[in-house]
Amino acid sequence: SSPAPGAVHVPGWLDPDRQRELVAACREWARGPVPMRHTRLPRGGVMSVQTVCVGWHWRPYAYSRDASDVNGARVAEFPGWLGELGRAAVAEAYQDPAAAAAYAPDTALVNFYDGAATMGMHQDKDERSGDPVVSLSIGDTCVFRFGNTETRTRPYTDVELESGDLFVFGGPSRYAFHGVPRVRPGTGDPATGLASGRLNLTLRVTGLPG
Ligand code: MD5
Ligand code: FE
Repeated sequence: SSPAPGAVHVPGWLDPDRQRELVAACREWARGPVPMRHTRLPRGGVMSVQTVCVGWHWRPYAYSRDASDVNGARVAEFPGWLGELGRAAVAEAYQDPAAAAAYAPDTALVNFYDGAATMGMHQDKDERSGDPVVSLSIGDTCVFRFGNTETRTRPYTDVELESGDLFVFGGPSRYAFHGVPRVRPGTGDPATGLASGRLNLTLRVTGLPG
Protein backbone atom coordinates (compact mmCIF):
# COMPACT_ATOMS: atom_id res chain seq x y z
CA SER A 1 0.00 0.00 0.00
CA SER A 2 1.11 3.60 -0.52
CA PRO A 3 0.43 5.95 2.42
CA ALA A 4 1.92 8.93 0.53
CA PRO A 5 3.46 9.67 -2.89
CA GLY A 6 6.75 7.76 -3.23
CA ALA A 7 6.16 5.74 -0.04
CA VAL A 8 5.34 2.07 -0.52
CA HIS A 9 4.70 -0.51 2.23
CA VAL A 10 5.01 -4.16 1.23
CA PRO A 11 4.02 -6.38 4.19
CA GLY A 12 5.78 -9.75 4.45
CA TRP A 13 8.22 -9.15 1.60
CA LEU A 14 11.13 -10.98 3.26
CA ASP A 15 10.54 -14.72 3.49
CA PRO A 16 11.60 -16.54 6.69
CA ASP A 17 14.89 -17.78 5.18
CA ARG A 18 15.83 -14.26 4.09
CA GLN A 19 14.97 -12.92 7.54
CA ARG A 20 17.22 -15.53 9.16
CA GLU A 21 20.07 -14.68 6.77
CA LEU A 22 19.75 -10.99 7.52
CA VAL A 23 19.70 -11.58 11.27
CA ALA A 24 22.87 -13.68 10.96
CA ALA A 25 24.59 -10.99 8.84
CA CYS A 26 23.61 -8.25 11.30
CA ARG A 27 24.87 -10.32 14.22
CA GLU A 28 28.24 -10.58 12.46
CA TRP A 29 28.39 -6.81 11.72
CA ALA A 30 27.38 -6.10 15.32
CA ARG A 31 30.61 -7.82 16.48
CA GLY A 32 32.88 -5.60 14.41
CA PRO A 33 35.05 -4.11 13.05
CA VAL A 34 32.91 -1.37 14.61
CA PRO A 35 30.70 -2.83 17.36
CA MET A 36 27.01 -2.11 17.56
CA ARG A 37 26.46 0.55 20.22
CA HIS A 38 24.20 3.34 21.36
CA THR A 39 25.13 6.39 19.27
CA ARG A 40 26.13 9.40 21.35
CA LEU A 41 24.65 12.70 20.31
CA PRO A 42 26.64 15.97 20.14
CA ARG A 43 24.61 17.60 22.91
CA GLY A 44 25.37 14.74 25.34
CA GLY A 45 22.35 12.50 24.78
CA VAL A 46 22.46 8.84 23.85
CA MET A 47 20.14 7.16 21.33
CA SER A 48 18.01 4.36 22.80
CA VAL A 49 18.43 2.24 19.66
CA GLN A 50 21.73 0.46 19.05
CA THR A 51 23.31 0.96 15.64
CA VAL A 52 25.97 -0.56 13.42
CA CYS A 53 26.76 0.71 9.94
CA VAL A 54 27.96 -1.03 6.79
CA GLY A 55 29.73 0.64 3.86
CA TRP A 56 29.77 4.10 5.39
CA HIS A 57 29.66 4.99 9.07
CA TRP A 58 26.94 7.39 10.14
CA ARG A 59 27.53 9.63 13.09
CA PRO A 60 25.37 12.59 13.92
CA TYR A 61 25.29 14.23 11.40
CA ALA A 62 27.66 13.03 8.69
CA TYR A 63 29.04 9.92 6.98
CA SER A 64 32.66 8.78 7.06
CA ARG A 65 34.53 5.54 6.39
CA ASP A 66 36.04 5.40 9.88
CA ALA A 67 34.05 5.33 13.11
CA SER A 68 35.93 8.06 14.95
CA ASP A 69 33.14 8.32 17.54
CA VAL A 70 33.36 4.60 18.42
CA ASN A 71 36.71 2.84 18.00
CA GLY A 72 38.28 4.50 14.98
CA ALA A 73 38.00 1.38 12.84
CA ARG A 74 36.88 1.38 9.22
CA VAL A 75 33.37 0.01 8.82
CA ALA A 76 32.68 -3.31 7.06
CA GLU A 77 32.45 -3.31 3.27
CA PHE A 78 28.99 -2.98 1.77
CA PRO A 79 28.40 -6.42 0.24
CA GLY A 80 27.22 -6.88 -3.33
CA TRP A 81 24.31 -9.09 -2.26
CA LEU A 82 22.91 -6.25 -0.18
CA GLY A 83 22.86 -3.96 -3.21
CA GLU A 84 21.02 -6.69 -5.14
CA LEU A 85 18.49 -6.94 -2.32
CA GLY A 86 18.01 -3.17 -2.48
CA ARG A 87 17.38 -3.29 -6.24
CA ALA A 88 14.87 -6.11 -5.76
CA ALA A 89 13.14 -4.03 -3.09
CA VAL A 90 12.85 -0.98 -5.35
CA ALA A 91 11.61 -3.17 -8.22
CA GLU A 92 8.92 -4.62 -5.97
CA ALA A 93 7.84 -1.28 -4.53
CA TYR A 94 7.77 0.81 -7.70
CA GLN A 95 7.23 -1.86 -10.37
CA ASP A 96 9.78 0.10 -12.40
CA PRO A 97 12.73 -1.97 -13.72
CA ALA A 98 14.71 1.11 -14.80
CA ALA A 99 14.44 2.73 -11.36
CA ALA A 100 15.47 -0.55 -9.76
CA ALA A 101 18.48 -1.07 -12.06
CA ALA A 102 19.73 2.45 -11.32
CA TYR A 103 19.50 2.02 -7.54
CA ALA A 104 22.99 1.68 -6.06
CA PRO A 105 22.90 1.85 -2.25
CA ASP A 106 26.36 2.18 -0.66
CA THR A 107 25.47 2.19 3.03
CA ALA A 108 23.23 0.30 5.43
CA LEU A 109 22.26 1.48 8.88
CA VAL A 110 21.29 -1.39 11.13
CA ASN A 111 19.19 -0.33 14.12
CA PHE A 112 18.33 -2.68 16.99
CA TYR A 113 15.38 -1.74 19.20
CA ASP A 114 14.91 -3.46 22.55
CA GLY A 115 11.44 -3.33 24.05
CA ALA A 116 11.95 0.17 25.40
CA ALA A 117 13.79 1.77 22.47
CA THR A 118 12.15 4.51 20.42
CA MET A 119 13.20 6.90 17.69
CA GLY A 120 12.01 10.48 17.79
CA MET A 121 10.58 12.26 14.79
CA HIS A 122 13.35 13.33 12.39
CA GLN A 123 14.25 13.71 8.73
CA ASP A 124 17.11 11.83 7.05
CA LYS A 125 19.09 14.63 5.44
CA ASP A 126 22.70 13.56 5.81
CA GLU A 127 22.77 11.83 2.42
CA ARG A 128 23.78 13.93 -0.59
CA SER A 129 21.39 12.01 -2.79
CA GLY A 130 17.63 12.00 -3.06
CA ASP A 131 17.53 8.34 -4.03
CA PRO A 132 15.05 6.17 -2.11
CA VAL A 133 15.65 4.69 1.32
CA VAL A 134 14.83 0.96 1.58
CA SER A 135 13.70 -0.13 5.06
CA LEU A 136 13.56 -3.80 6.13
CA SER A 137 12.08 -4.86 9.46
CA ILE A 138 12.66 -8.10 11.38
CA GLY A 139 11.51 -9.25 14.81
CA ASP A 140 9.06 -7.41 17.04
CA THR A 141 6.33 -5.31 15.45
CA CYS A 142 6.67 -1.56 15.87
CA VAL A 143 4.54 1.51 15.42
CA PHE A 144 6.13 3.50 12.61
CA ARG A 145 5.02 7.13 12.48
CA PHE A 146 5.07 8.53 8.98
CA GLY A 147 4.71 12.30 8.93
CA ASN A 148 4.95 15.27 6.62
CA THR A 149 7.86 17.25 5.19
CA GLU A 150 7.11 20.47 7.08
CA THR A 151 6.86 19.69 10.80
CA ARG A 152 7.63 16.88 13.24
CA THR A 153 4.03 17.04 14.44
CA ARG A 154 0.62 16.18 12.90
CA PRO A 155 -0.49 15.33 10.33
CA TYR A 156 1.08 11.88 10.50
CA THR A 157 -0.01 8.29 9.93
CA ASP A 158 0.84 5.42 12.28
CA VAL A 159 1.67 2.17 10.50
CA GLU A 160 2.38 -1.18 12.14
CA LEU A 161 5.61 -2.63 10.73
CA GLU A 162 5.93 -6.37 11.22
CA SER A 163 8.73 -8.85 10.71
CA GLY A 164 9.47 -9.21 7.00
CA ASP A 165 7.96 -5.90 5.98
CA LEU A 166 9.54 -3.73 3.30
CA PHE A 167 9.03 0.02 3.20
CA VAL A 168 10.52 2.21 0.46
CA PHE A 169 10.67 5.98 0.87
CA GLY A 170 11.29 7.88 -2.34
CA GLY A 171 10.16 10.96 -4.19
CA PRO A 172 8.43 13.49 -1.94
CA SER A 173 8.42 10.98 0.96
CA ARG A 174 12.20 10.83 1.04
CA TYR A 175 12.37 13.87 3.31
CA ALA A 176 9.26 13.32 5.42
CA PHE A 177 9.58 13.39 9.20
CA HIS A 178 9.29 9.92 10.71
CA GLY A 179 9.94 8.01 13.89
CA VAL A 180 9.25 4.88 15.93
CA PRO A 181 7.18 5.76 19.03
CA ARG A 182 7.04 2.17 20.30
CA VAL A 183 7.83 -1.45 19.71
CA ARG A 184 5.54 -4.28 20.76
CA PRO A 185 7.67 -6.68 22.83
CA GLY A 186 7.10 -10.38 22.31
CA THR A 187 5.48 -10.08 18.87
CA GLY A 188 8.48 -11.39 16.91
CA ASP A 189 9.11 -15.04 16.02
CA PRO A 190 12.34 -16.34 17.61
CA ALA A 191 12.76 -18.59 14.53
CA THR A 192 14.26 -15.55 12.78
CA GLY A 193 17.23 -15.93 15.12
CA LEU A 194 16.22 -12.81 17.01
CA ALA A 195 15.05 -13.87 20.48
CA SER A 196 13.64 -10.44 21.27
CA GLY A 197 13.58 -6.90 19.96
CA ARG A 198 13.32 -5.37 16.53
CA LEU A 199 15.95 -5.10 13.82
CA ASN A 200 15.66 -2.50 11.07
CA LEU A 201 18.01 -2.22 8.10
CA THR A 202 17.92 0.87 5.95
CA LEU A 203 19.74 0.91 2.62
CA ARG A 204 20.74 4.34 1.39
CA VAL A 205 22.75 6.16 -1.26
CA THR A 206 25.18 8.54 0.46
CA GLY A 207 26.10 10.38 -2.73
CA LEU A 208 29.70 10.46 -1.47
CA PRO A 209 32.67 9.66 -3.74
CA GLY A 210 34.34 6.24 -3.66
C1 MD5 B 1 13.68 2.46 11.62
N1 MD5 B 1 15.14 4.18 10.81
O1 MD5 B 1 12.64 1.82 11.59
C2 MD5 B 1 13.82 3.63 10.68
C3 MD5 B 1 13.59 3.17 9.29
C4 MD5 B 1 16.78 5.94 10.77
C5 MD5 B 1 15.36 5.48 10.78
O2 MD5 B 1 14.47 6.30 10.71
O3 MD5 B 1 17.00 7.10 10.42
O4 MD5 B 1 17.66 5.12 11.06
S1 MD5 B 1 14.08 4.35 8.01
C6 MD5 B 1 12.65 5.24 7.75
C7 MD5 B 1 12.67 6.39 6.75
C8 MD5 B 1 13.75 6.78 6.02
C9 MD5 B 1 13.64 7.85 5.11
C10 MD5 B 1 12.45 8.53 4.95
C11 MD5 B 1 11.38 8.10 5.72
C12 MD5 B 1 11.48 7.06 6.62
N2 MD5 B 1 10.14 8.74 5.63
O5 MD5 B 1 9.95 9.58 4.74
O6 MD5 B 1 9.26 8.45 6.45
O7 MD5 B 1 14.62 2.21 12.41
FE1 FE C 1 15.24 8.04 9.71
